[in-house]
Amino acid sequence: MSGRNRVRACLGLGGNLGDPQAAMVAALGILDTHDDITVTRVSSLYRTPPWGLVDQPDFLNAVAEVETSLVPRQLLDACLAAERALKRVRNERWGPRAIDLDVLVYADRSIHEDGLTIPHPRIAERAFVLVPLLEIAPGLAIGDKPLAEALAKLDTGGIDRLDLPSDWWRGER
Ligand code: A4P
Ligand code: MG
Repeated sequence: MSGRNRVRACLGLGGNLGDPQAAMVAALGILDTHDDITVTRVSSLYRTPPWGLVDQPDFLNAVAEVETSLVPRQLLDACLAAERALKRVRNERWGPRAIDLDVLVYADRSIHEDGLTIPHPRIAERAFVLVPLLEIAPGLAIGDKPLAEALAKLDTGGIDRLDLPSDWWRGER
């Protein structure tokens, strides 16, 4: 990675079509080989009940910490490019998808621009984000609310941590 200032960001990964674990391995591989992104930590993989549109298969979810010299918009673009490379079909909002990448947080920045909101606006409502995020970034707060406080208000029923090696995300690379 170049000598420019690097910051820490967290990405949310989810999917419930095809082989989401393989899609996440591939997405994290694409991001990690990007010159300006290093994947520094990845949570366990969790099986989670669908949130929002509930009549769809269970999801797999994880959260990754990256170090990057990209600005937030460039990091989002890199995530969207990885999604496109994995041929995600964009259809129903909150509907089934092979891979979805969200920029959850970027350093301690708060951004409200066209097509880019950071922290991701629905983190505090989503146990499928908070459970893995708490695992890799327990000290994090969203606004001034600690993650654990937000999670205490949510139902974590049905969220199961998969029993995989901690480097599951490296796949067969
Ligand atoms: N966008 C703006 N800010 C951001 C950001 N911080 N990160 C824009 C990522 N994208 C951001 O994204 C639509 C556009 O949002 C992007 O092109 C970008 O310009 P999208 O992922 O296609 O939007 P969406 O999926 O239709 O809506 P949303 O609210 O992002 O849904 P999510 O968060 O993707 O949720 N249940 C479980 N258990 N697990 C899941 O992973 N996921 C969803 C989808 C629903 N239910 C789920 C899960
Ligand atoms: Mg999304």
